[in-house]
Amino acid sequence: ISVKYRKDYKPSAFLINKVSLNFELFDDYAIVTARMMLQANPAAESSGALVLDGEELELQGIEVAGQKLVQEQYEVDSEQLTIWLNKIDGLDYQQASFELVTKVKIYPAQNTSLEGLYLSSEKFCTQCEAEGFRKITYYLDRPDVMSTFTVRIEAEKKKYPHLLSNGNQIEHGSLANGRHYAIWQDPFRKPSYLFALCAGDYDLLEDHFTTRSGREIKLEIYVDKGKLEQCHHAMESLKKSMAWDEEVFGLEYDLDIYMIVAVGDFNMGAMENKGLNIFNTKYVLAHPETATDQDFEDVEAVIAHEYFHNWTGNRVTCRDWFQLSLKEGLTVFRDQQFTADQTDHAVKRIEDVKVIRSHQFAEDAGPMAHPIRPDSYIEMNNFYTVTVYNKGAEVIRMYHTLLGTDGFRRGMDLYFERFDGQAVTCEDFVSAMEDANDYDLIQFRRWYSQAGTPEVTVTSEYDELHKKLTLQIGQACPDTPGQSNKQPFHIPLKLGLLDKDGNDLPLELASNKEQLTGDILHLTEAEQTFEFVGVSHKPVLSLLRNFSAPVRLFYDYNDQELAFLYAHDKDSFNRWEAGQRLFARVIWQLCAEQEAGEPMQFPLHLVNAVQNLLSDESLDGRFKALALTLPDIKALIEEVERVNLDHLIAAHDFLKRELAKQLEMDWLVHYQANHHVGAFKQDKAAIAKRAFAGVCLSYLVALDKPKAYELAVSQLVNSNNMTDAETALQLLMHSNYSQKEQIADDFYRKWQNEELVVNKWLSAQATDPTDSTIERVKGLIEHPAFDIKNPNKVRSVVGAFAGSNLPQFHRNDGKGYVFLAEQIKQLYSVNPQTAARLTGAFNRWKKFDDERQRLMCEQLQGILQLPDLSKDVYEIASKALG
Ligand code: DPP
Ligand code: ZN
Repeated sequence: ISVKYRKDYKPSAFLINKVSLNFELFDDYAIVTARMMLQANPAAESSGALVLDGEELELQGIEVAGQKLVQEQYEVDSEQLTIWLNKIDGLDYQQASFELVTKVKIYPAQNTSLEGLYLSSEKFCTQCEAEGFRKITYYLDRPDVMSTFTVRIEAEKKKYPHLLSNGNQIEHGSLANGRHYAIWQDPFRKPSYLFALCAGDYDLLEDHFTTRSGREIKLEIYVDKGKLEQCHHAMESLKKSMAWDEEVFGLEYDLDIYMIVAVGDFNMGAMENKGLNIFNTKYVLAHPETATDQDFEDVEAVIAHEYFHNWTGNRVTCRDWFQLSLKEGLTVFRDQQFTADQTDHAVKRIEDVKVIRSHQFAEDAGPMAHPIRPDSYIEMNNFYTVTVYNKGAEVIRMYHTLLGTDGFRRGMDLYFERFDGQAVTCEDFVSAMEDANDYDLIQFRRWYSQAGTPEVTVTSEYDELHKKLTLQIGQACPDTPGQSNKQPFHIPLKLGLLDKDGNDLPLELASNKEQLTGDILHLTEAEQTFEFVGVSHKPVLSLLRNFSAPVRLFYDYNDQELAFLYAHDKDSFNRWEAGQRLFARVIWQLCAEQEAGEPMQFPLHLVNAVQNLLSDESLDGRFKALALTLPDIKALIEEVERVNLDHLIAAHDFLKRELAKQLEMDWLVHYQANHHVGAFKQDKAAIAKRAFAGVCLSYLVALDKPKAYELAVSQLVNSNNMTDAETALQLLMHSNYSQKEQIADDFYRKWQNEELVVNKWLSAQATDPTDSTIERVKGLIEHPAFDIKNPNKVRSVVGAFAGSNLPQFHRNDGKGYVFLAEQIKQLYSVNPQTAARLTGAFNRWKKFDDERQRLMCEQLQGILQLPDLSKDVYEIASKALG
């Protein structure tokens, strides 16, 4: 097992100027012939050895400069093909380019790792990022080796009428024996990870888009037969994304055709291959009967994300995989902005921050903590993380906050001007932002090198006589594996001072005025004091508005201040945040009561706060739904050093039930006012109403009363859309409702032919917090609807159980842990990447009590003993045990 280090980067000894690939596809194997023009890299040390990456390939022949190589001229092992160029007669590889031809045999039908070339529903497809191309042919499989690709594909015509690859189709025709071929040419130089090939019999949705410079682009979406009806939303999303990127960033599409292929078996969400995106069906197919409002939003966001990669990722790509956040953090930020523009900025911001709090904070405080630009890895696939993606996007957002919309755009323009067509580093991005704005980002760069979530502590003092407010602000960042004694970050802290009516008071510093830009306070030192003058009366502090930095903020709010902010803050994000803090305080108080052996007491002051919010007519329904939802248990766990999980869950349940009881009539009235029966609509207002009604129903069901169950059953049975149906299904499945078996059976019978809906059915059961779930999930593994080779299924059952069912995964008897370990054991050789994801569910073991710690470690140790353990799983399990 070897570790790769960022500091060891060296340019490739050779470059590939162009490559032609020939794929002869058969049902049970494929022959791949690669013809490449190579040259020694003038920017690298020369070497007589040409070392190509290749895994699981059967080498059938090699030629260099027209000569067939013999055994002593090359060497093959399980990961590389080494060609001794200095042993080839008459080859002056340092002076001139030369041709290399290799021929390999591969077995796509047996490829269950879903990396490289494989079959999904009898159709060929590929996944090459990060290092899958080496499972297709011998190559310099690294992102800084960019080449133009010509791809010829041949296959049986009847079974595989569509033959697709990147770029433009330049030729196609028939062959003997019922076979045919197509040739594709991609004029843009690209690294191998952006290569794609698809071959099969699809249904095709066609459309077109006219760019602002008047070019006509063909748009095509390829899906499994019978799914055409479910593609229209994806197509609309694509057109919106294209228009948005022109409008906001001045970026136009560059090829004449843009294709999307949806496949059912896929490790990730989707892949931005040049001109030929390959998508998980989950992020293409959407119809109101089978997909929820959230699914619609997710499809639109992922379509946008992959489209935006055409510039941030493909035109300008990464020099090496340590730079992944260069394209992912940036592209996530872009898709977040896009979605906010299509929906609602506050709602989108809250959703994104929830991901940071529940997942990224946990990663940043755990054994896998890494900076957004990691320093080392064992398996790159393990670094497609919430840190690289979502914290990476937060870092990009901070440039936007510091430089403003125009400044950020200037930086982006310069970035493309300098680096179009190149493979570059995060440092290149920072310097473009810096130079375009003449802005010093020296200290800001620490966000790339230091892992861990900074903790910002604020204390305040108001001087009535001099109308002065003093803020004492400290920042510190906890140690993370391999990193201690961190340096202060440049943290933009957006803030407001509220007067007693909830209006913002003007902000003015007594001195060091450059530390405040508009409403942004610049934190740059471990300890700083800020003196605000002209503060007419004692304000309520609204800190870290819009979550202006990915930090944990500590300020000693009292209940009155939080209730006030929950009712009045003009920053919607902080309005939501105040509610979350209010709820969290109560939950921790309830935990303390249990700790002390006292009965839990519901604090009545919450009733007013919640009631006010419930009946605030000015608020959007989606915002209300978020503001009325209790904090996620996972996010709460991250607030403490160690957690008594049983108490925390009991407190959470207690609070939910008490709020349900105290406001029973309100929940019912609002449910009835917002739950819509009748013709289905999907405009903003209708979506908002469904979200709000869903939360009201969740409180009603928490009452554990027949009347409430009737409402949920009726919503499920009578719904004409999946949003209402799934909400009701989940609530019933997670309750003590006596007929839930029946409900589950009926739902399955109705939807058994819609794979994505069946996945909802699977996860609704796997996340049932009640005791019988452990047996039920074991049954689901045996159910015909389950398939361990399909990552969506694995995520729906095992991933949902281990990741989202805290009470059952963390059962006292350890059965939840045993179940997860058992699944990892089944999966690690089938699909190492997905198995490693599952293993991450053990990462936070140190948070729990001694007995749970012991039980989790026992399973991790067992995993490490598995024969031929994949390096993906090894890395996660060994780092977890530290
Ligand atoms: N396909 C993945 C994404 O778009 C990896 N690039 O994030
Ligand atoms: Zn991406």
